[in-house]
Amino acid sequence: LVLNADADAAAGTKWLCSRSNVCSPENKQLQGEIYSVERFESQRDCRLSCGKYGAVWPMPTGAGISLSHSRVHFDPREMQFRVEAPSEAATQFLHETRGLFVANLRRECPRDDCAVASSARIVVLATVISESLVLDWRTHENYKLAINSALGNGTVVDIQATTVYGARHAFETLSNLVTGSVSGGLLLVSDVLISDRPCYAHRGLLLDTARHFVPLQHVRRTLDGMAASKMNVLHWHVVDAHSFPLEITRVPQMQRYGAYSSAQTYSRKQVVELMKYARLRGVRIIVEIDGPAHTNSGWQWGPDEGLGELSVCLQRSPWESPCASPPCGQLNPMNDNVYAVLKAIFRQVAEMGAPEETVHMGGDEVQLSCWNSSKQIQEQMLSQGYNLSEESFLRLWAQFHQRNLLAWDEINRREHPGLAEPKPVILWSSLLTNPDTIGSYLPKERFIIQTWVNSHDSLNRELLELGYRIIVSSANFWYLDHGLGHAKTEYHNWRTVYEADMPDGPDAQLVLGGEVCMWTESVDQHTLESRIWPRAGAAAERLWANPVESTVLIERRFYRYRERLLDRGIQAEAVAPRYCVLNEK
Ligand code: CP6
Repeated sequence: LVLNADADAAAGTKWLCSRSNVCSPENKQLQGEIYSVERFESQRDCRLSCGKYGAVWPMPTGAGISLSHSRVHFDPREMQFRVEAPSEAATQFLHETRGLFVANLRRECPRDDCAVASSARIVVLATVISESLVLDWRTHENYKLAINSALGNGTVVDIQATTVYGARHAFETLSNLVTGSVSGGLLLVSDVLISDRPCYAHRGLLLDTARHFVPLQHVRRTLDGMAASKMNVLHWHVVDAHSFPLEITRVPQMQRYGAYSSAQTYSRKQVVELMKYARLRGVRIIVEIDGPAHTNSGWQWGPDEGLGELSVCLQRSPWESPCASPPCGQLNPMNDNVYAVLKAIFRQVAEMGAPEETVHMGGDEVQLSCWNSSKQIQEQMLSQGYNLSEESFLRLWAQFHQRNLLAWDEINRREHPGLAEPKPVILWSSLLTNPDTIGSYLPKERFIIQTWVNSHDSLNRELLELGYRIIVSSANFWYLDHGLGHAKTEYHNWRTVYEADMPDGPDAQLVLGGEVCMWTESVDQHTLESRIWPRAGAAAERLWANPVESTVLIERRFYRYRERLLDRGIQAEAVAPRYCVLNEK
């Protein structure tokens, strides 16, 4: 028996539970059999009710997915592996991927009992074509996964991928085809054909560690969740006006003045280790050094050390007029020392990351009135031939980013001489990225725009028409701490996140992907995981598969995805009332 799309159709076209995550009356009338929930073989086993995708989350995109109903019973400690790759580094990567895979499987054994009376013989062959470990927007993440148990010699799992990153995704999919067994050990779908690749190259999660410091252990767990969801970019909003926890070895004042405490810091060495941890899980870390706005903590020492005001409007009260949010502060674009400090910071970002990695330079929520409220900035501008018009301030702001881009290029030419071309940097959408004027400020070859307007806003389409690459973080769908329309007391549920529309049209290939955003004004390490998961996983499927077809049976599959997160130690919140799952036919 092979599950196919007909099984989806036969199951009806209704959502099991309503959009508000409360069972709707019509669902209560569903005459579903209320079966007793046995933790490992009915509740967690999707083979009858998850449709053609089984329990695979995010859903594979290839046309030819087929899953058998039959399973093989095995002990994960008995699985055998052969990996093949054209370089030492790629081979090593695959060995480590295998280690993570087996560790994850063992966590799924019921009551920690992985023993099986006679374990099926399972051999996993993983073959990678490319020796490259480059992870950027051009990396091929495709893979093929075939499981064959009809050969008479046990079960053969064949994984083929272009890169190690595709291979690691295949191992994630393989783990999705496994469930626990009541009699101990695990069950694996016996015969499978999947070919899969992501729709979008940028499948991100923004994590703000400035409003609240997030201990590394929790950042690592966030990366674990991303790996489980085939997300591939952690956008690390590491600093902001509230705190500057990042150690900058050439400018120790940043952390000394900026961290909440000496314990609430990320050392340079820790960041390098974290980046390694991430890449082994298929995730790049893009560090954001936000500016000119959102800067205060860490930037206060200029006057005391003879460098002048680095950030202005620091003490202002009320803050509403010169700043978007308290605490106030905006880098002084007329002070050359600001650029020297930023260059030291960017140099460290370049040194910590992979050669191909880029940086996010912020650029959000600049208030021209802040600069215009400083007598000193006004005087310097006038003496350098600016007037004090809005256009003039915009030009000054654009030059701030252009100057930082030049510094970034110079650093990278020196640090990574092997690079063929300069790397684009990312900026938030803002007044400066207004479609009418962006062309005269920010060249499209060098600046990628991350938009955070509502998804129906015309900005995405207009930037695409102008030829800009964009990353979308629709505030009305993908801000994980935000409410739904009028019901602001409730944040977006997973369906809201899932249903985000990606921009479409003739220039859609310029959409690199998207990010869900975890701003942490009201979240810290204690509530972080349940605020992110499993909803970020809904975005992960939107970005991996961008599903357009029937959304039937997503809920059951998502429910199972959430349970896997729990098995991996991630405190993901509940999806829907238990009733809804029990009553599904
Ligand atoms: N912090 C920074 C924020 C926000 C932004 N940048 C933000 C603004 C508006 C909303 C949510 C978040 N908290 N540095 C804007 C990208 Cl609604």
